[in-house]
Amino acid sequence: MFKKILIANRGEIALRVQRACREMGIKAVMVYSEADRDAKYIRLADEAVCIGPAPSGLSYLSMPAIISAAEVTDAEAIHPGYGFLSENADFAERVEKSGFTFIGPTPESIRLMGDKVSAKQAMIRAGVPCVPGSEGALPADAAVIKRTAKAVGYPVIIKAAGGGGGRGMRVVHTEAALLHAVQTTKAEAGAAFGNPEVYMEKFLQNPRHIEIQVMADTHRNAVYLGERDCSMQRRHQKVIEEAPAPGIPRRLIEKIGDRCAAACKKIGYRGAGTFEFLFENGEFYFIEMNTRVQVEHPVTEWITGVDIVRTQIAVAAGEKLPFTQRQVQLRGHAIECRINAEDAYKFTPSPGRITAWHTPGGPGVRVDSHAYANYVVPPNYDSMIGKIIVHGDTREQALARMRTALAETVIEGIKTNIPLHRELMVDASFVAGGTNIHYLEEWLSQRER
Ligand code: MV4
Repeated sequence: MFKKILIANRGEIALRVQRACREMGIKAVMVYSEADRDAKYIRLADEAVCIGPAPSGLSYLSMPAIISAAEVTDAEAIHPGYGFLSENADFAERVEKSGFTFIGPTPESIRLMGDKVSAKQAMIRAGVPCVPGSEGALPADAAVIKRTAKAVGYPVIIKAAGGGGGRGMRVVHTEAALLHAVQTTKAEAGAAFGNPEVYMEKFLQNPRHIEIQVMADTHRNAVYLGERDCSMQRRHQKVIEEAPAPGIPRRLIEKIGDRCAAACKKIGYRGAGTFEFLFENGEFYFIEMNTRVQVEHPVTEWITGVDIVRTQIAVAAGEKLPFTQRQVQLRGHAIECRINAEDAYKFTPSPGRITAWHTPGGPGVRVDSHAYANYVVPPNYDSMIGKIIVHGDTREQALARMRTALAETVIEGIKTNIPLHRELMVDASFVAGGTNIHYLEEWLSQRER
């Protein structure tokens, strides 16, 4: 096992990985920008290295700064967390070329999934069902583009190969609008991602966002750890996640989960990963794969009993997965509310000093956060300051525990989205379960105030 790991991230996930290291007897080297200098998890670290000024481009996204920090501290491996450099294939490659272990998949796997066209082609070959659409990137030939759209059936969606997570997409309803939409998306994609390639899919009107968590080792073992329902989103930012997905028959999950695990084996995937699907009319359609640990990993940890971060570290060190597919048994229901430093109604960021901080507790309640009373939320990064996760034997019990947890929570000095969560936990449609990807934005547009 590693003796020392560098954690190339900040905030709650940096603390989450630090805790896994502590538990495993591994020394954790934290890196920080000038904006995070005074954070408690930095003060409490075994070692900490300042990697630059507040803007992430000069610190958490600086490959030379992070690799130098690993060199001077003699770390053996680098955990990238989520966001920042976590899905940057060039970073993974430079980490390995510099003699460190990248705690994640190979640069080749990251590159394969980073290009949404090659990701989809790999999944089709591996037997994972995808949204019907163009076979690979769209050609320049206008007649072929029109014929493809006709065959797929309107509405279609044009997506950038270099996009993902909602960036670089355009819905097209008629042939009259098609070629202009393709040209515009191509131009935007070229400017934004350095890759003008686009592809076409049937546009699914009211799907749910269901994702499958996978975990693979370097000994040809791969398992899936059930699913998460992440349909409660606003502007492609998840707000609430839960597991299992309400109302989806287990046999459907088992079928798609087995396909995902088989695909991992086929492509030689290692570490943690997430297959994103749209789920509509009882069918799963693959859209993208994320090659990192995700914000919402705790809901899966709670229903499976698997420590995902610990397992990431173990398989990166060459260990075999400590469980088989048959040993992965789901228990109960888990819900996560992301706590953001933002206005609960206008969604404007609300950085600044937290003057009062009281977190909930009791049976079935977990809080993952690096914040505390007197912590100053810097204005430079994502507004998420933590997550409240609850577990119950049933979804009803989990909902009741989340309502109690949110009622106990006191955060003063900054605005947060806690009032939003309190409302959603008693909303009839959310409580019923199975809301689609548009539900939250529609609910917000009709909300009073
Ligand atoms: C789609 C889609 C409908 N049909 N693809 C948005 C984020 C990116 N991961 C893929 N996205 C979508 N792809 C087809 N063929 C609708 C969306 C989408 C969405 C997906 C998941 C969660 C929230 C969403 C909100 C708007 C659109």
